[in-house]
Amino acid sequence: MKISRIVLRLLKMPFVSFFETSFGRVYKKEVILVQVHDDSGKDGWGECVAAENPFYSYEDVHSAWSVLTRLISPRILEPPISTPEDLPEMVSFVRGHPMAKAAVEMALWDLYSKKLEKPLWRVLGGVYEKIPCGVSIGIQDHPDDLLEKIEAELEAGYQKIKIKIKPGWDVEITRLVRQHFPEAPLMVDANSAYRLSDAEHLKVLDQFDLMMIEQPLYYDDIYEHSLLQQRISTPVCLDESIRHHRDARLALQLGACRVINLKIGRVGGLVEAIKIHDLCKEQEIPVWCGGMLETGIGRAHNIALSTLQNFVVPGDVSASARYFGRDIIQPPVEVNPQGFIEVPEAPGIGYQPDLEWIEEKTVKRQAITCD
Ligand code: OSB
Ligand code: MG
Repeated sequence: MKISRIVLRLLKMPFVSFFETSFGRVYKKEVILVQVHDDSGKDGWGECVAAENPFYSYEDVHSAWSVLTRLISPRILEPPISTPEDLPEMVSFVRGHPMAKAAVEMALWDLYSKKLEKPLWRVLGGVYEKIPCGVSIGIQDHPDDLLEKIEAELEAGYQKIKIKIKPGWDVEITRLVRQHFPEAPLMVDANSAYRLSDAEHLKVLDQFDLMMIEQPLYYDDIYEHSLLQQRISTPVCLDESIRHHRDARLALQLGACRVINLKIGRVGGLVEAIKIHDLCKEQEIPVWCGGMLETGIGRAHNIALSTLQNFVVPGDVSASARYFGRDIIQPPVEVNPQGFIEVPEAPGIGYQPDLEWIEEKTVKRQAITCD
């Protein structure tokens, strides 16, 4: 492949309802899309999952735009690229900024598999033709709102319910949810809202038969999670702390978690995500695909990744309609009544970007070309 032109777009899209975590509430999606064009006239799409503000991680749309326009895009215009697997090495001169790098790598994977006339998931080595889905439900204004949402999602067929927790919205809310839904596959995500000194408090959650507790402690910690895991019986799942396969290796060696949430953006791309997947598979540690409130482009990449063999827990990959009145791909992502997404067979990501709608939602645009 020879990349002749890269188009970066910043879009703003309102969410159908707000999403609140322990680090705050968002009402809209600000997102950078990467479109790569090659000299044969084909294109590929990627999504940068960096948010409006650096609250989940240090990257945000502003840092990502800067790194993408000044450094990463110019770098991939020059040489021929034989496979997207070359990308991590090509952009390693930039330290960090995994979400910016991942967006470009995703776009190359889409283009590459379109050129092979194969669906991306098969190019990645995926084995599942449908993937089990769960939902992530944010902190609500009132407990009744949460119960109502959970009921609707279970009714729709979703196979895992994840609720966000924070101090003051944790033990009692989980107890209430468990009382109403005694059989539901349930887990909680704290987004780093606790400290090791809260271990006794978190231990109270052990009685609710949770599938796991996600990222309870510091966003960059592995060691203290290993101490916490020794003190509670609920499996710890790491999200924020796992930045690359070396973190995953350390976490598994220390026993800091019993399951890993994999996000393409957080680990810098599909190549690194697959490395972590393979490492976990070897050690019989299950993984599942996390979400970053993606538009259809990022969602399609998550679906492709989720077809790899060791994705054995339902992910946070759910229907477009839970987020947007109108998504930017055609068809939108849909979940069947059994709670599965049927993986598309069309080449590349398998969903068509809706260019007209994308242009309408674009608030900033920059094209980068060879000269
Ligand atoms: O911690 O998994 C998280 C959304 C934004 C940032 C971090 C997280 C999340 C979610 C939502 O849980 C998952 C989704 O529905 O996309
Ligand atoms: Mg999380």
